[in-house]
Amino acid sequence: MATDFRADEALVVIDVQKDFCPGGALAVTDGDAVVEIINALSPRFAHVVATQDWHPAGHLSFASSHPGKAPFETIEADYGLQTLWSDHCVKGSDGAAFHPGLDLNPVELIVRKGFRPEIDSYSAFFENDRKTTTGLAGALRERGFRRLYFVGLATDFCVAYSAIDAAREGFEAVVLLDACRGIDLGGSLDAAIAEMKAAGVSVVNGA
Ligand code: VGL
Ligand code: ZN
Repeated sequence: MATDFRADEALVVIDVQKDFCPGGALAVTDGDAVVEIINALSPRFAHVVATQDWHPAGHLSFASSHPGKAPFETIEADYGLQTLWSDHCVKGSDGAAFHPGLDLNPVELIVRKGFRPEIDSYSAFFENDRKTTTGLAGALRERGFRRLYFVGLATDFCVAYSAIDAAREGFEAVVLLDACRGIDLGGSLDAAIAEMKAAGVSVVNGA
């Protein structure tokens, strides 16, 4: 990483929530391993922001909302193909809380996403219809950030979508792979890394 404490850089912590950690409703293998890594990284940044997956009960992305469907199957949503998940990160639930070990003190802004019943949102910037904005790009631009470092869960879904959208929005986007863990659904991890690189995202090992 470049010089520590650059005013135009921010660390973006994606979805480090209980439901994505071992024991959670949509556990990412080894997901909780990112907690200490991110806690060690945060002090090297002048600014830290975070996202929180935050769904209403009965959300479109839940397999339980579609009779006969199981997690990891897909449906045709109004906006295209949507993968179905086990019920997770229901707003206000214990599983939606940040991992209790994650140091939230450095976090200046928390963006919740996925709260519209009929649209999922992997990206921190645009929901899965690719049109509905979360407002984060504007907020980060207004703050003067130019380079964003992404860490968290899951590498191949919310981290990848966020980093690719950041690059499209004109930010320099860097993914610190060591500080991410993936779901890897049918090769989705390798595919996501290739897509990030193709979109101009720097994907690096070693924070
Ligand atoms: C995520 C699937 C569903 C993620 C969120 O944080 O990567 N994945 N909701
Ligand atoms: Zn979700």
